[in-house]
Amino acid sequence: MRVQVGIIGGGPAGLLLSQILHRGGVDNVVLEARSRAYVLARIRAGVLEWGSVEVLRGAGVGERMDREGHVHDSIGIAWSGRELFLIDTNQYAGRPMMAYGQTNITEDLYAARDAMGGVVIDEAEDVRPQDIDGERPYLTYRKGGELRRVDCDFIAGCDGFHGVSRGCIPGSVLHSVEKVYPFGWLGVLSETPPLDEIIYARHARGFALASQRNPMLSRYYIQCPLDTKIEDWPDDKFWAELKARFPPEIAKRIVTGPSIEKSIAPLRSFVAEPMRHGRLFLAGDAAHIVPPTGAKGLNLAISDVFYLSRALIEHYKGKGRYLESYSDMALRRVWSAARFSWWLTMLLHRFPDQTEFDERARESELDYLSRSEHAKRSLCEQYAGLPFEN
Ligand code: RFL
Ligand code: PHB
Repeated sequence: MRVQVGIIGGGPAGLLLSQILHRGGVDNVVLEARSRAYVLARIRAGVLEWGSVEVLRGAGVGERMDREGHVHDSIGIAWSGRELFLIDTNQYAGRPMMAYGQTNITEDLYAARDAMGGVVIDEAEDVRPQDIDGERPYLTYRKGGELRRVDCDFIAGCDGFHGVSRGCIPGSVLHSVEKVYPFGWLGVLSETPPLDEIIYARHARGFALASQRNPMLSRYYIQCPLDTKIEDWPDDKFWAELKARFPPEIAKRIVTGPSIEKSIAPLRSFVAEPMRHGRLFLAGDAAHIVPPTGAKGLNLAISDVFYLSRALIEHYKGKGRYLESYSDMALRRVWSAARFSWWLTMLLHRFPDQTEFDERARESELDYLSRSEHAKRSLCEQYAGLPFEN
């Protein structure tokens, strides 16, 4: 097979890139290691920045999102012993957010790819980028025991944190920066009506978060130790712990019910630089991971794809400037989201070794946030998402 762009990974980054390139006249193929059913069963992010909403609309996959997604403009911070503190992103940053699950986005992207006749090869084993330093890179993979080859002009590594692409960049070129946090998030999805707002709770027992997918689907998280086992968290215990971390007037509004999914994600910050080597370009979790506290992981995957698709489409029109600046431009946004996610994680979580000083400094920071218009504006500007560069 010969295509202009070979894409590794059929998660949100790879599928969206494929969709935008196809609409821009650039032919491509997606090689995904897992089955489609497996990819569609993953429950992950849920909050979209307005810039992401516009990229999805522009890619022709906004219809269901606009129908079923929930536009909201307030984020709440509940701090034990204080009044709930709501910040309006519309007021302070001029734009709302959209609650729409990553699972739905992936479904919409698969449907759009099918409708346009896009090629997504699932259960592609042992995918390997080859000759990324040369003029004629190619991909090899196995399907049903047979070795296959895709020749291409460029390779896009959209294969997530555990993918194969990042490791193809020589160690002498690739620089990785990492911070691992001493806890994870235990997440539960339940078919119950969510709270009206997305509320982040800081509590002596640990962090908790109330989020939503649709009017009858709620997503909740609690901070947990890294060695937590899901079997040790039956639903009743989860709900009791969740409610204990919210102020009583909010806890009593949480509607409980059987969980339909439960999973644990460790928290980490990770950035690999540069995001391009030769003819290989990295996008999404393949290049960076942020702790979910700022709801930035999926939004960064979308902004990388926005920059990369623009660069490739312009390249084929004979204008090459964005291809050269892709890595620097994407990394500026990545680092601002990495910093913001780290800051919100440090502010809202309980750390095993925290001192009284750490706690008092956090309280003072919250006081500042609740009193200062500048601080609110800064939080909202970053939470609602910085604009894309031209
Ligand atoms: P994905 O979604 O990981 O997709 C990568 C795809 O590549 C495939 N793949 C390969 N394909 C071929 N060959 C190989 N060698 C391959 N290796 C891997 C995988 O099967 C997969 O289909 O990355 P992408 O597209 O960059 O999208 C990024 C987002 O998924 C991610 O940033 C967010 O979901 C992060 N994240 C969360 N973000 C939030 O904003 N809020 C959350 O609540 C939230 N929860 C999460 C998360 C990430 C998690 N991970 C990665 C473990 C919960 C979890 C568990
Ligand atoms: C979610 O709905 O899954 C979600 C919302 C906000 C976050 C992280 C995850 O910061």
